[in-house]
Amino acid sequence: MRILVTGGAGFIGSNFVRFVVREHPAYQITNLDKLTYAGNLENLEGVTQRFVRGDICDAPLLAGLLAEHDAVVNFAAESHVDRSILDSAAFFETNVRGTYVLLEAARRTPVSRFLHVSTDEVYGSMAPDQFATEDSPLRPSSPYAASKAAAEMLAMSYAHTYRLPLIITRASNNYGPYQFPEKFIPLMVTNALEHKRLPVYGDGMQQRDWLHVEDHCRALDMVLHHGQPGEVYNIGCGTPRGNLEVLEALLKLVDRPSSLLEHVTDRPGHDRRYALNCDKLTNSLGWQPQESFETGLGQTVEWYKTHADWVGRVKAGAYRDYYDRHYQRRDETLAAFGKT
Ligand code: NAD
Ligand code: TDX
Repeated sequence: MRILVTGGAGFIGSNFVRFVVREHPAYQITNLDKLTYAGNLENLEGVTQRFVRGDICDAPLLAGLLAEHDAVVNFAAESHVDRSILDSAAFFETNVRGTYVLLEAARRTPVSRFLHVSTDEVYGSMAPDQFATEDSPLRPSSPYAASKAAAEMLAMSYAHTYRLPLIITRASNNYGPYQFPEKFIPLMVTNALEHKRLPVYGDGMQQRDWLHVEDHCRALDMVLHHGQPGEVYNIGCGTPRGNLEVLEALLKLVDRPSSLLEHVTDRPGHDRRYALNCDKLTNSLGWQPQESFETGLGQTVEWYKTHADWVGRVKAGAYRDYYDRHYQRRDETLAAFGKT
């Protein structure tokens, strides 16, 4: 199979490229990535693939690339909710228009699979004890989630209208190696290792259904090969955990005091709970998560400990400005956007 992976220099994309190179050594992979602040070729050190620096909004580039591939796996996106609250322009450009350009290119070429990687955030916040199935209504809350839901709508319209062999996956919160330290787990792990404060939004009782990135990649690989075109598959563990509960486990692993926790002004429009029902994936394709959260978190902490150089480079420069604006001057920044 010749697979065009978009966004393969980001967190999940790079783990997926590694996974495919390991599991399907005969496959050819082209990794198309714009290398935004979140894309990093260091994430792919030692992995053989063809890399093309480019934008999924570039129609001529995509027309050429699509003609050379059997399958597309679309990871490319702006992926951080907090950034989408401060400025959502790039989210709609890449997540919506970029997906549209990709779909247009794909419908004109004989690709046999188009796997569009989406998120559980499209369902919005779940009530206590409620778990979203693939048929649950889409109620995105943040600009990021709205852009992902819009992309899904477009994608499904192409499956329906042009019979594009397209599948959508909706995964829950991922964690694991190479995750950019703006996201909850790597931000907290790296801060704790540096004895810095851990900024808890609001009361910290929000829940997320943590999925190890390797389990996500295995699910994507199964769906790519055996999923039904036109279908949607949830991917998650079905065991939502509170943010404070996760932080307690993390503080134990890194041997740091709970006095590092600092409750800060909540994220505007913060979704309280994400929770997925993944029976469809389990029953139809036999997927189940293999990594327990306890061991997965321990391994992730070890990875960040042993990759201090990677962390140092990623946390330099523009990251410092982001951190300063978003955390050191949090109230001022949110107020400037009329969000408090
Ligand atoms: P990420 O931010 O780490 O990586 C995104 C990658 O896309 C980067 O390498 C970036 O350079 C690239 N990119 C951005 N705009 C591009 C463009 N216009 N053209 C080409 N490349 C571009 O994101 P991630 O966490 O790895 O997420 C990957 C995908 O999975 C996204 O679609 C995201 O919505 C989805 N997802 C993420 C999670 C999660 O917990 N991280 C959960 C569910 C779904
Ligand atoms: O500093 C923080 N403090 C904090 O309390 C950060 C960065 C987050 N949080 C909270 C907010 C959420 O309740 O932690 C939880 C997780 O936050 P994020 O890592 O920003 O993830 P989330 O908003 O849940 O979205 C993630 O999951 C779905 C990914 O970023 C998306 O790309 C994915 O689609």
